[in-house]
Amino acid sequence: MAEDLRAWLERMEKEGELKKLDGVSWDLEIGTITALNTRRDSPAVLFDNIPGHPPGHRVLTGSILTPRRVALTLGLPADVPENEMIAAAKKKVKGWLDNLDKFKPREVREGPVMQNVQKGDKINILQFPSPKWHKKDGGRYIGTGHCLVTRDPETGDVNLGTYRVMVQDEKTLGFHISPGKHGRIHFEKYHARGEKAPILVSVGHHPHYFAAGTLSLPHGAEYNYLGAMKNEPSEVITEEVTGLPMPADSEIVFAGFCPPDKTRAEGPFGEYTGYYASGERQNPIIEVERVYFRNNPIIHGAPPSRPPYNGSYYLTLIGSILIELELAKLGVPDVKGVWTHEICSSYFVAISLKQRFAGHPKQAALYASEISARGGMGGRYVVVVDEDIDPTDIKQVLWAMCTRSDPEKDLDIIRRTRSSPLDPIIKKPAAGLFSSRAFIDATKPWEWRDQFPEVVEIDQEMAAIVRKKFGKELKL
Ligand SMILES: Cc1cc2nc3c(=O)[nH]c(=O)nc-3n(C[C@H](O)[C@H](O)[C@H](O)COP(=O)(O)O)c2cc1C
Ligand SMILES: [Mn+2]
Repeated sequence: MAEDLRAWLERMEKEGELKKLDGVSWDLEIGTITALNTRRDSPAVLFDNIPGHPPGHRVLTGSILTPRRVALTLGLPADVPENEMIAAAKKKVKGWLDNLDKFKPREVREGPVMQNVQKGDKINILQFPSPKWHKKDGGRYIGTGHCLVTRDPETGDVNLGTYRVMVQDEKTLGFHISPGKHGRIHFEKYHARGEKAPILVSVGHHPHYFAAGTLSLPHGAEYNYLGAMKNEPSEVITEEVTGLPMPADSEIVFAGFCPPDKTRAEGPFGEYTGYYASGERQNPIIEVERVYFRNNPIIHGAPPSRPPYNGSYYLTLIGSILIELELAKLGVPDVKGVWTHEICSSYFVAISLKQRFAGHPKQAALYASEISARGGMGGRYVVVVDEDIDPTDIKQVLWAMCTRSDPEKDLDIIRRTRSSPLDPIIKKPAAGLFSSRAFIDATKPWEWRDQFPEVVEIDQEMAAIVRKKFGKELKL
């Protein structure tokens, strides 16, 4: 049996990576602690005995916040140096994507999620300690580190996507999905036929589910990707009212339908850009018909906010690898690394490459900009640097930008490209969600790259000598 959330928590506790807190209120207290607890060495926190809720109904935050817990979750040693973690993760992700076909989810009849099944009058979403995370949020958000399971009514493909979920009332959830995302395409197809769309919402599970739900993966690939990550197919139970595959080891799952003709006010919500940019709007709802949960269920909370936030490092790591793998597939040669800085999510992309031909940096920038915009507003600034620059080091990237690019020649702007309702720079309401992109070619100019001024490097032999002599005193 693959590791579930409970086994993951035990492992983290043994590693000294988990703190338990009692008596913290769902009303801004959990959210504020979560927002303050975002250092690179912050523990994950499991909140219990939340006032107004039964003891044992818990909320976890900070699960994959830090490089240490990301490494442990990926099955690497906690202390692995960052460059080794990136290299190891690249190999793993490539292996997972190459083997998706081998990990079709496996149907089972039983699982921990079936310990409690509620229907009809018994359904009360308010029994769970959904936090109000940020001060100006329009309500309590039960879905932040969760995923929605939907099906494409034409192809049958099943998608897992993390799209925020607000509690509307005892039996109703509200949600927001930006245009073009898989879950939205699915419910819009049902609605176009005049039908209600079946939806599952899993709000507690192993952090892998959150990872699969937030990454831009090929359409319908998430369940297989999850299986590949665990090296064993995901176990799913065919949910009774929706017929959708439900994760057997989930902590809490809501099953219901999204009607074509009803919306409710949803938002504002503290979003991953660090703003309440999409405000309050009419958004679709889910009328819940079944609730499934484990005894003493745990909500996996991962509220976005002004970065860094839970998952922002993990998503940068894997998101950057996905871009690099795709560039290779598209035939862009000699890319040494891609990094979409944690603070700017996918709207700042740095690419390091060894120039092979005239126009090579621009080719990489064009492709990477659009690949990273799959989540809506990505690839706003793409900076291409030479192979001697480490793209994960923002200081090196800035240095290259300021010394190897000339704005007049090396800055390109592409106008009226895709964006999203969450884009703070678009004034709403807007007739079209457009923004623009800027590419900065910070590689040495192709025509005279061999005559470009030499970089002042430390002589490594001399460095070894002075370290030996004076290294201790100066920590050289
Ligand atoms: C913490 C967090 C919250 C997110 N919330 C939303 C959201 O509310 N709506 C949305 O459309 N995308 C949201 N996203 C982005 C999607 O999860 C992401 O684009 C994912 O690739 C969508 O899955 P899909 O490619 O299967 O459509 C969020 C991402 C993170 C990390
Ligand atoms: Mn998808």
